[in-house]
Amino acid sequence: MPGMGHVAFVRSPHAHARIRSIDGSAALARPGVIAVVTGRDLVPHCAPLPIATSSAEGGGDPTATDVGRQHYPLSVDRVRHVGEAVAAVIGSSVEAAADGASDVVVDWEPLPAVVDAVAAMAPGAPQLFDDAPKNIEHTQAIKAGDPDAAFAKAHRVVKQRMLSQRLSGVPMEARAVLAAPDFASGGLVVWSTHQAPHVLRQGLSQALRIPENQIRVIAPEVGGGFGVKFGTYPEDVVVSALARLRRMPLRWIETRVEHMTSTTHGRAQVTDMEAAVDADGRIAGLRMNVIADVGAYPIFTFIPDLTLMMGVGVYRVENIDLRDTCVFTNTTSVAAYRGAGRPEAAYYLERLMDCVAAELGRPPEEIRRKNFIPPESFPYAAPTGQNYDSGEYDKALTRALEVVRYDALRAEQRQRIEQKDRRLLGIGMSCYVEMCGFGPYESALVRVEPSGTVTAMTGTSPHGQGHETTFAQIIADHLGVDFDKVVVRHGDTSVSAMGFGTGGSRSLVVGGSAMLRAADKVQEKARRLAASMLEAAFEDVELNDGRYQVKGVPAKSLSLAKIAERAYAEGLPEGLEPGLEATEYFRPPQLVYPFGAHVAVVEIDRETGRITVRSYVSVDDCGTRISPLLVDGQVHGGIAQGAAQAVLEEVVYSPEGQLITGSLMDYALPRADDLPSFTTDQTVTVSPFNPLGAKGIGEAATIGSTPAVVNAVVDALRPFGVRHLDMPLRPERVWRAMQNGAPAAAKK
Ligand code: MCN
Repeated sequence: MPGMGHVAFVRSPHAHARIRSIDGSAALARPGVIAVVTGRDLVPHCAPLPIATSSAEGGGDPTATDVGRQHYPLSVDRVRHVGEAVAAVIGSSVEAAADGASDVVVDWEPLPAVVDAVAAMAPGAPQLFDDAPKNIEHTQAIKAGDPDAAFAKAHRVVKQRMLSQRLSGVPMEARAVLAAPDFASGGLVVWSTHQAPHVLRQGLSQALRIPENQIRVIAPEVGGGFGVKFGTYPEDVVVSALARLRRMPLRWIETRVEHMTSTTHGRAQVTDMEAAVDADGRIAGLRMNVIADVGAYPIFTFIPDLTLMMGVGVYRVENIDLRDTCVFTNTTSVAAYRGAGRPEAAYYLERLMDCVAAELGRPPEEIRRKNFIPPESFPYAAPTGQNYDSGEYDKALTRALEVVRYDALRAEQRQRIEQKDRRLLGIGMSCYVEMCGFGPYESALVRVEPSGTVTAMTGTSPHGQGHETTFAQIIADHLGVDFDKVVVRHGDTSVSAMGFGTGGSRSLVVGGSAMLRAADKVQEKARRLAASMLEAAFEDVELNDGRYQVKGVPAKSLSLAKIAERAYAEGLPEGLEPGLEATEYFRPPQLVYPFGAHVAVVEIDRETGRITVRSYVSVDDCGTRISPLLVDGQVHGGIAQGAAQAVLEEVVYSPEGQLITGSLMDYALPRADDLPSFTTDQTVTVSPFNPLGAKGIGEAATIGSTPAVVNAVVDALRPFGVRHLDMPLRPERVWRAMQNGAPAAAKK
């Protein structure tokens, strides 16, 4: 923008430290540096960050704040993780701002840090907040039936501790924000890479104490999000506050290193699982104890609670004792990342099912089938409090095993072991169910213009999911207009009605249902207009093959364009309002529960421990599919992301809290040659709880794939006595497991 300045942040090099003083004089002496602003300078101009305790990801109230543990967008007095921003430098160029930031001298008083959640709870551990003894942020428990009795009676108790390691979001493009004074409203226009523009507007309004109608947030192009572009980030608030104070447009674009240290991370749980198993392989009781590292600040810390809510997965287990403990550590905050709480649950359960099968010496598919919630039980009131809408779990597993040619693979596996082949074969399966389609509601506006073109506006905010396509399809079907004549607009708070953005695989189920209702309302009005134009009764006009016609009289019909022309013309009959548009909100009566079965086939090189995913079959059930190609795309991306957690990705901190994986040279993202071509298949079990019969698909394959790949690797290593390995399954870890556990028969 003309006259735009650039912002760079001064960030903490310490995991835990007090700020004694900040000296910006050297920076200010540098040509091109316009201002140096510290946390203290900003205090009079903004409230502490609104810390949302829930959001569209969790279905709660996104405006709820936890006033106990606030922090300012530029930290004052103390920092709690490496990368925390303490000052901002405004420069006339990106370079001047960056150089200026490096000139700012902060007098730090380093404090002892703790980076491990278990260690953080131990006596004597450094404390992050005075009101959080033992660094515990919150605990949660779900108990049903009589788990203690089930464990006392069990034929066998199968236990396993597992890790769902910390991950970084790493969207294709990092975060960015540009804020400019809006001289029309006296407020601000803020362009931000955000998954939920209205939610950001609310956050900025609270933080800057500006009325909502003076903030316009625009976020049509996001560059990918994967859940990490949701909350109100410090940088959004600082850049907006400074643009207002300095009365100039200001921009900040996150570097990749900043992304790794300052954008929220995901997962970061360690969990003990225990199953009370009878002689037949039926699971009578389940215990789950999750310790969740929430990092330095409480952002969406309800996510580990979602892990408990999905704690029984696709299985009928009546007696459960599920707990979580959320713990602060001196690390980047952990919040939403694709799947958010549900992949963790599916991973623990599906690994545990394989452990049960191994201990009982039974095939993993048999143990799963014995425990599935049967199709006739739906809607199923799970002991976790979830009301599963519909499901046919065995059907998905049977289909996946058929498509992958399971029996032939098992024969090949045996043969390779007998022949002491250098490449071991592993086959892993996973069956998942997830909760999605979070409310509270979503908005949609459908407007037919006088020429018959259609503009739709949604409160969802796609950033790679393709709502522009799906929603246009829904409108084309329900209005009788060509797909090409529909434009779907989103990502601008001044354009669309209140919305909750895109996350938690909610957009089609909630936003698409709102769109369908708005289209139906417009269709009804179009039929009313057509009735008056064709001199027929309203009840006799139907939409047939794209034309509004009198029933049984195809010659008496009108196109939507003709009707629209009339809707905006003078002289409408009494009782008909001009215009042809409708705004609708859809409030989902409850969540939906997509499910599926995935099978991964891996080869492991005995000499190096290197894993190759040879083939992959997914059978995902998201109810009615509106755009099969987009669904496939979501499944492909999901499998890639879930498989990458299994074998590649991990955020690593040193014991002092320094980020070891601070760039893409250290953080192992999957590349094309790490993945096979996926075979995607489906079953279709509609949901009764929305007019489309749809369930979400945006996260499903991320949930199904991680356990499938890990199960496949452990399956291949079974001859070496391996029962479990923690992710990521790096070649070294796999190689060591073979060296340590190899029984003579399995050695070359
Ligand atoms: N769809 C369909 N039929 C169904 C279900 C979905 O045609 N039965 C279509 C939808 O219309 C939409 C897409 O599939 O075009 C995904 O829809 P949905 O399951 O409603 O999920 P959302 O659109 O709400 O996407 C959110 C989900 C999440 S939570 C993350 S994280 C994520 C993901 O989507 N981040 C992504 N997929 C991503 N894809 C890309 N490219 N980039 C990201 O950052």
